[in-house]
Amino acid sequence: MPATTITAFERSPDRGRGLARDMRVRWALEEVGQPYGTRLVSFAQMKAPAHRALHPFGQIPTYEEGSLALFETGAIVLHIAESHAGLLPADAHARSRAIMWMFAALNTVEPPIVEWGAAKILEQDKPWYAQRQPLLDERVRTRLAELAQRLGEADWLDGDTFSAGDLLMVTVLRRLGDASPLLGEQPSLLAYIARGEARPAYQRAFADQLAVFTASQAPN
Ligand code: GTB
Repeated sequence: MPATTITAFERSPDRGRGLARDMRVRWALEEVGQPYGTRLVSFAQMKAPAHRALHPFGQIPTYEEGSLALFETGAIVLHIAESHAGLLPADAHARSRAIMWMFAALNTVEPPIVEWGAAKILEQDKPWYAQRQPLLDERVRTRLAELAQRLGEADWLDGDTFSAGDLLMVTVLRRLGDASPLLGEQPSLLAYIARGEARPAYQRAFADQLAVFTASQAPN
């Protein structure tokens, strides 16, 4: 049995597209070569006391390793990156910059993307949606343009070396979806996402979460 267990949706609403946040934890564990087990939880189980003991907000993913239990993907990915080689550079300044990009992905780029996605799902039928949507588009568009400007011609956010900052940023950008017109305006970000998705560790993580969806579709 692997020493590490994460939780993920028993039935992910993304239907295997790897958009739920267990994907970033799976990818991080694959990058550093750590085996893990997955405990699948239903929506009811997520809100029950046993799961809330691990995750006060009743969400996935969680991370258990021996006596350590964590929630929040930023904290989980940082823990994995600090415990194993492969996701944070050895040089102290480069390491701090990689952590800076982790925070930038989660605190500066993810919020407008999540807001944009939530409005699309929850507010389409509301009278204010048509007025609000261009505003939400513009907030995302601005962040993407700023990010593309900084990335420039580089492969990764800090130059040549992939880090936990890139791992989180790629997963955050993927939330916009494959055919997002907003991402389409920034070809360098599309290429950046594709570089992340081409990594063997990403592919293993993606296949594992897809297998959960495929199994959930199988007739009993
Ligand atoms: N800040 C926390 C973290 O980074 O760990 C956020 C965790 C979180 O939002 N978890 C979501 C959850 O458990 C799943 S990932 N939601 C259930 C709830 O809150 O009751 C978010 C997500 C869900 C679905 C899709 N999708 O279908 O495309 C994408 C992302």
